[in-house]
Amino acid sequence: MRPLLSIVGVLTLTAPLALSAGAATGTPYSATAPDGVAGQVSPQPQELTRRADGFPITPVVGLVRGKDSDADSERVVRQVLAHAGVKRVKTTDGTDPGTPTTVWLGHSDPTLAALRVPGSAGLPAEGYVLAAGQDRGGRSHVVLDGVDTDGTYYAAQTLAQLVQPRPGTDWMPGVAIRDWPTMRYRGSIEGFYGTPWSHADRLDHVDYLGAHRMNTYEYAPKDDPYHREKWREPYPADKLAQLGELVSRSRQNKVDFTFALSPGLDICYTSDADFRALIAKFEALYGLGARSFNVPLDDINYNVWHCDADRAKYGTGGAAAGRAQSELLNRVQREWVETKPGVAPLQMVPTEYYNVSETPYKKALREQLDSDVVVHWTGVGVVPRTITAAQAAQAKAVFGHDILIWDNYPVNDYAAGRLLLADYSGREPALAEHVAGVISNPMNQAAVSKVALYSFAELGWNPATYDERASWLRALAERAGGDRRTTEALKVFADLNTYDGTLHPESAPELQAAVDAFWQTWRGGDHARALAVLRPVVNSVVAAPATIRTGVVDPAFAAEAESWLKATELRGRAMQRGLELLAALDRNDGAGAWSSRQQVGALIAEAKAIRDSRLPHSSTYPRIGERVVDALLAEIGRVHDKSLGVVPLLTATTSLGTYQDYVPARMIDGDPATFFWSNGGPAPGDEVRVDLGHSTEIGDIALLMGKTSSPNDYIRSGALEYSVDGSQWTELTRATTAEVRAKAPAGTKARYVRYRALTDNDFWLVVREFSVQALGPGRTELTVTGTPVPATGSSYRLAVDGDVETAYVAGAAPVAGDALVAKLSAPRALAGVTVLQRAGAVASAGVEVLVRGQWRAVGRVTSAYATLNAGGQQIEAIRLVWDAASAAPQVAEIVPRWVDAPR
Ligand code: LOG
Repeated sequence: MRPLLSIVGVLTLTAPLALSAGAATGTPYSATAPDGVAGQVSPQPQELTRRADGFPITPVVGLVRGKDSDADSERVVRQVLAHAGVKRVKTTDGTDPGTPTTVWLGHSDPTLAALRVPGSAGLPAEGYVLAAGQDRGGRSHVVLDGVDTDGTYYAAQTLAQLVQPRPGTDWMPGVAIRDWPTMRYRGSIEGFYGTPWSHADRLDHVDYLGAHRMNTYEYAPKDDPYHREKWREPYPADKLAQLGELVSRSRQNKVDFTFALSPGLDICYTSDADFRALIAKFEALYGLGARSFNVPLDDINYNVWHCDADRAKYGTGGAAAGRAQSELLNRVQREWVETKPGVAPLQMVPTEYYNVSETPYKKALREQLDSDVVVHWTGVGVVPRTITAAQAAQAKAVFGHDILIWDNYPVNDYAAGRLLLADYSGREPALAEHVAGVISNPMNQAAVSKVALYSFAELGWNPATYDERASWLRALAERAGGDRRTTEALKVFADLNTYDGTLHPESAPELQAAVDAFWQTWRGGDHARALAVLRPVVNSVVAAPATIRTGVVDPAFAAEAESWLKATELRGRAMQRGLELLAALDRNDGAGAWSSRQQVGALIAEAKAIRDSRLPHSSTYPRIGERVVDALLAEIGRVHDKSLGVVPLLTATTSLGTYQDYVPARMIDGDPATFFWSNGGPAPGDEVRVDLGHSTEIGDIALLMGKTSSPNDYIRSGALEYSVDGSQWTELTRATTAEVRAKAPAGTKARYVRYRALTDNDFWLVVREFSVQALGPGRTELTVTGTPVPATGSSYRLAVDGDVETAYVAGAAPVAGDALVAKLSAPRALAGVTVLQRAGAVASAGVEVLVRGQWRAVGRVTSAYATLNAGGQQIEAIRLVWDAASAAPQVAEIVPRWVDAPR
């Protein structure tokens, strides 16, 4: 494990101390600090001084309750002592128990003086002093001196992280810590859509918050009906009982349970009954002990009123909405919050929570909303890549209230199928100067969210030393209980779960780098070395899930991540088979390569069939190494296709994003009624492209953009270009119309044709059809007919479609006389033919070619992979004459090898 030294920036060393955690056991220290890595203090204390006078923790320890102690800090200390092997705790309410080791809880000036450490007086709220060392008489002391009970509790949590397990007797390092939080609000808001957390998730979560010195948990799950949709309805008794338990558990962890109620979907702001319904709900939670409240008004349409009285009173527009909301909140603040003992300032989430622009709505809040109300803000954007100090200052100025950052990380409700396990990045520490706090909107998966929460704790407590990458590594180590192997496995897994399209635009950066290096070496010709270097990387992907399942300290982590762990194994194994495919090609083992290719396909199909149980992730398959794994396998497939001689069919691509399922393939499906639709306006350089699969002579080109119902969706000014290699382009023509037609000069050879935008376009792009006439030679069309007839859903064409992953699947086993016939569009000299059948359903057949109307045998196929010599005869057709009593055939591809084919 990394020594503590490396995580402590503000550090005065009084003695060299090996504070390494060693082989941490992962055994819980206490209910509140279940899985820390011994010796690592997180969040990093503001001031920490090492002392040389550490000591063993003796079997009998004294515990003295002082002014700022309470049951919660005492509970944590007792758990720490029990875990350290203490047999007896002699407890007093102030007198010195005379024990060899004594813990002074909640302040002890004389002992601090004996240790020559100043006390906590003058520290900010929640601050504490923790001193551990020996007095002149050789007695050992730990003083946990909080400036308040919260501070004492945090001192106890820090103590839990400091004690080092040692064989025989655990060790307390000598230390003097002065510590306090930089931000007032630190923690989380369960504010996502989709499956809310379970009661058990929440109890565990507030324990985690307390152990990491976070003080805020906001209850705002969008899909708890009683929070939003049915906000007026009281909680049923069982739900209320759970909330009560959660409020108590939060309190025990010094976490302010904040109850949020979202009435915005249908509230009538002028209605007294609605006001009372809101207060009644708050009152019920107050009765359970909640002392902090929030009224989120995000994700509503503030241009819509829900009663005529509102329309009549407020009028329309943002200023009207801001006034209506302010009046409601002011009433809650003045008539309720301020009249109830001990209630924290009211919080709200504005409808414009995602920017800092000056608007009538924000002006209304700034001028009319009670100045005590704390305003949530997500940064500039709902899920901003960065939040800067300057933006935070602007937010404070434009809203005119204390700002609490509702940070939409690692929330994954907008990213179905993705777990977000990357670092908590892009937050400028200096933003702490302008906001009251930062809280995390986490994932639907509570335990997996702890990776990010760990870093939220560090940013919130001590932003000055926040280091996103180092914090992330420690977070993973903590999930692994300090175990090195598990930490490494978590790093591999986290890499595959990085991409969120926002904070982390790169997918699986580590794997991507390994794959890039692999292709570079491969293309350089050293195939063996390329494979030898990538293989262990891929093997580590396959192995990571098993290590994680048994190695993480929190079984809930493994349970929540199971769909992703399973997908990791399957995709890892698919990559292993992919590398085996390449190795097989290298040793000219066509049958081996084909077998591997099919296994890749089967494993990926299995990975894509996985469905997690939580919404919205249950709607799709778990994403793992998104795009990176797929791109590696696709490229391996292309290498294989090339070696087989499979000519890929026409494909269409674009640099633009796709709207819904209006995919690029619709540009080339021969049907002008279907179309590709982009999800944004083309910028200069954006393009649509057709790939003919091989270089050939081209003729007529037609590009049909726009459609009747959106006639403006075309590239306003573009260049039509062609290329042989995809990098050197020649311009054919320029156009400004929705329909572009051109004819390539006779003899023009190309593989690619593209239309490239020259200017910015406000409108999206529709392409109904992009057709390029290929004038051969090069492409000979095969048309398949015969028997047995294809099964439902299959077709003859799939045996010659240039895609070995689809197959003609016969509807029945063949009978005598059945044959599959592939007719050529024009006679051509055939060097040989490869027949690929699916491994599970191999049929045997005689292979014949038609030469001037006569069928001639060229060999037999009896296995999944068969490659036959055809002797260069000029043929008109190929047929497979099935053996009766064969299995129902499934032909993935009939691949002709033409004598004159370009290699
Ligand atoms: C919602 C939030 C959701 C998040 C991410 C806020 C203030 N509200 O766009 O409930 O989890 O985005 O999808 C939101 O962020 N609205």
